[in-house]
Amino acid sequence: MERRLLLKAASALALAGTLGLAAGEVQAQDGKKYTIALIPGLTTDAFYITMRKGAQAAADALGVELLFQGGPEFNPVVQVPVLDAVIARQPSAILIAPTDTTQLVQPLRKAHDAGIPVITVDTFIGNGKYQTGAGDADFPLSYIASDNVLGGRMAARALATAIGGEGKVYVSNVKPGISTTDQREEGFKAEMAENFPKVTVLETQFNENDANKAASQLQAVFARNSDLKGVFGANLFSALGAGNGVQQAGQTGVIRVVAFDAPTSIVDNISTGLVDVAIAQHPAEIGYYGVVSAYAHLTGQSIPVAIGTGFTVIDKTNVKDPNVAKYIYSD
Ligand code: T6T
Repeated sequence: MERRLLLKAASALALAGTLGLAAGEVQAQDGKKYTIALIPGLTTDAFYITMRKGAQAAADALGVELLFQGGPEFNPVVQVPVLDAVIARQPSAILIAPTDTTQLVQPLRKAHDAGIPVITVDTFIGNGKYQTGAGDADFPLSYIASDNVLGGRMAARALATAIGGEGKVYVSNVKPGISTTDQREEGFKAEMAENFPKVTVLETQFNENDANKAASQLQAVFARNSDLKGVFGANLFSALGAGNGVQQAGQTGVIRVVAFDAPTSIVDNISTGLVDVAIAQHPAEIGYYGVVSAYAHLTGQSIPVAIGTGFTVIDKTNVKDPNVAKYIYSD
């Protein structure tokens, strides 16, 4: 270890000792120890990796411990046991991206009943309207996320423009029951129906978050529709796979691609002309405000019932702009 780093580590240990803390323990300003758990949709997705970074930045600033625990797949059957294990550790609060609007309601209620405050990030349960006193899924304190209906509308406008306002397109999507991707599809279809009457939206293809499946589906839709003009990939894996499918079919620049999410792999494809537009969410902000909101609640402040984070639209006009680089997801 470099001398500078050694000194830093030694002074951190000394400080922890003075505060009566074991090495690695952190303490908030009120002298208490808080552990805030963040349960992502899945751990290996660049979107949630970036969210974790934002959450960690807030945790470091506030002196709280962040526990990041998730499963290898975006699937309620995988996520519920992870949630149960987190509840058993009795964290001070839980931030979670629920992988299904209905299947996570009862499992999360267990946390709520155990007195653990719940905030959902990225996705919601029920109808996403919390603290209303109505329904059985309004108990989370806050929902912190992108406006996914708006994002779907933005994607529709971008794709309609790319194809000259007419022709066949379809949505490559994950599976029904996920609030975010359901809302993106809803916004996309509404925008096309209201403002682009010459665009035909073909049947949605569901890929179960598998980019290879999304690529095969692109080729199958193209085989049935040789005049296919465009595809909207409604999340990272859908977009990545749809783009790969277009490339494998030799249709780069002919079948136009609009991507939701902005990992390096997708942004790099803007320069090659494979992808027209990537709509970057701001996952680091979601993580940051998630931790700040949990901390505010734990220390007696009231918190907003919903916090909306924005988008950055990346295309060939700004893909090289250093101000845009900070919105590209971390791998
Ligand atoms: O698009 C994000 C997230 O917003 C969505 O809920 C699930 O998919 C992603 O994680 C991207 O893979």
